[in-house]
Amino acid sequence: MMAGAHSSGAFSRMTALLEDHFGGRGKGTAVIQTHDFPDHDAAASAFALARLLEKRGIEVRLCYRGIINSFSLKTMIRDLEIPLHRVHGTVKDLRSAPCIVVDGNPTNTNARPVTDFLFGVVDHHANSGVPGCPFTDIRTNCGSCAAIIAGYWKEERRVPDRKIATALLMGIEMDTDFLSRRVMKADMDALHRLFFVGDWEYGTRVVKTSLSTQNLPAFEEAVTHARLQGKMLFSRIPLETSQEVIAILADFFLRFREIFVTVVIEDEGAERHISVRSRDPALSAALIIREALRDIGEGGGHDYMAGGVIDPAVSISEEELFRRFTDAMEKTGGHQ
Ligand SMILES: [Mn+2]
Repeated sequence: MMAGAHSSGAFSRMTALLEDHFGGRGKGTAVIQTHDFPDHDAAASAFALARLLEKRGIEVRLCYRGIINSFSLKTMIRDLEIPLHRVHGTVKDLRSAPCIVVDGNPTNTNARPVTDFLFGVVDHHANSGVPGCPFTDIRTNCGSCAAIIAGYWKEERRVPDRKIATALLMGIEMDTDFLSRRVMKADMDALHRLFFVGDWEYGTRVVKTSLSTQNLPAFEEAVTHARLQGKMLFSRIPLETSQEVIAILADFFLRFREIFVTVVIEDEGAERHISVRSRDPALSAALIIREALRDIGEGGGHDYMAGGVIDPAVSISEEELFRRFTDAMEKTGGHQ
């Protein structure tokens, strides 16, 4: 049997559907799209999927929507030469091209397709629906989307080169917080295959040193404004910082042993980001943020980690935000 040729794996299914659509092998261009405001896992997944599709003769364009203001992610993209292109609205010259969304799902509001043809979704987020498109591979039993894409390489019996392997390792590092949360068998299998192919130490250094001393005021404000309510810590930072800083703060506050849910809000600037974390299985960060931001913004993610933004047109007091999150915790945590 030829490698992969008759396999019924997900990647073979994807390429067969793509070749059907193009009317033959190597005859078209696909667009791969990360979730909006991509992170390391999304960038790694898009990159590694693109390189694998190219081996099947399919041309690929990598796109994202939103802003990358993470110094760490910018470094990864530069060093590993990941050709990610920012898009406003749709991809003008490839509007009818099949679009594959990775590490996100249009039903979870974090990835509206950038072409007119949503072809596929490869994702590991729970709490989202199955979109009506030709190909879906949604595995909530993977801690990272990178692990799913690493599985495609295995299915093809190929070993990624050093840069691709390093990117995939960084995706796993990011989403599992260095193997400390939601590590699943797929992540460990991928890690085992990629560890000595990629550069784990480079990845760790770049993913971990994501802050600058310029971020110190945000830390000061976050501590000063911390409010406690039961097992929740809520903090609204009244200055413009970054999505990454509030994510790190939300992770950090979860280290207090009395705290099970953290909410950190960047309440200044054009993009007012929110990060929510939960280490209580009965309280879903994704459900809490979705409920709390109803009609004033949007958010989504995983049960243990979620993010969102407040609509720029909305003006809302700290008191009202605090009340929304305490209410959302009560309302969504009903099955305790
Ligand atoms: Mn992910």
